[in-house]
Amino acid sequence: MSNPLFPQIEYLETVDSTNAYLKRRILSGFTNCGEPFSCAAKEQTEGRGRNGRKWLNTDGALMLSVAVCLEDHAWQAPLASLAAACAAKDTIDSSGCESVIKWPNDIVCIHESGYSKLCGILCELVQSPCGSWFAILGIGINANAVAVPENLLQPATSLRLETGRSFDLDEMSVLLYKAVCSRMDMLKNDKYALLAHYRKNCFTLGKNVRAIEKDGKDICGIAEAVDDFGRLIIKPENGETVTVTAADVSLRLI
Ligand code: BT5
Repeated sequence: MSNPLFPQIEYLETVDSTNAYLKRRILSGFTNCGEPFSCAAKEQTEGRGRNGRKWLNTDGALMLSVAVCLEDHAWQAPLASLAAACAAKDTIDSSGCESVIKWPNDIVCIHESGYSKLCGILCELVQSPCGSWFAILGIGINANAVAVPENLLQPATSLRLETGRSFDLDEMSVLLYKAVCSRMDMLKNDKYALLAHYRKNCFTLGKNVRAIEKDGKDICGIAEAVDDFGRLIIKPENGETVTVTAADVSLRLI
């Protein structure tokens, strides 16, 4: 079903995964490189996280994916995931909830005891049968839940738990879609402006971190910089700086 006032987003009751749904659309050739297209679902039966992990439904969550055509996927794809983080943060800021970006694209709320995950982002790259490349930017925000899953890798939270208010998900989906389009335009027009904005909002920078890379390599040190390719530069206490492309990074706040 689509909203006649905002046809760019297709609203679904239940789907396996909003990312998988858009991927099928792209692979079946029903796409062009015009305006980004999007879908949102009330429930996912196989919500996906990174590296084969799962994204769990919470009550009244916003789960939205946006497919954006890339002119040059080689440099735009890795930075698209940072643009998506900026867009999710824009939308969350407008809800009045204070949050920060944890590299590369988790949005978390900082508490005295540590931090809790409010939003997760999964970016995937797909090529359509006609050869165009699309970034599928899938964003899950725990919005209206009064209870969130327990025993996760890190504690979860919701906008409702943080602010005490509840939110209109249709309105928020339009805000999020527009924010994604606007941050992706920023990336395409001036990637340094997008990077500067990202760095200003990336809480990880300057913090003591532990990064576990895909091959299991474990690196502890200070997160010194995010380079122009979106990679995290870590300076271990004793040793050379390490450049991390894809890793699970935890902040050591205490
Ligand atoms: C992510 O992966 O955080 C990416 C999540 C992306 C979800 C969106 S929803 C719309 C679109 N369609 C999809 O199928 N996916 C995207 P990762 O960094 O790997 O984190 C996954 C981990 O987060 C899990 O292993 C859990 O520990 C935790 N987790 C799962 N569900 C959660 C939730 N609702 N709130 C907070 N943490 C959660």
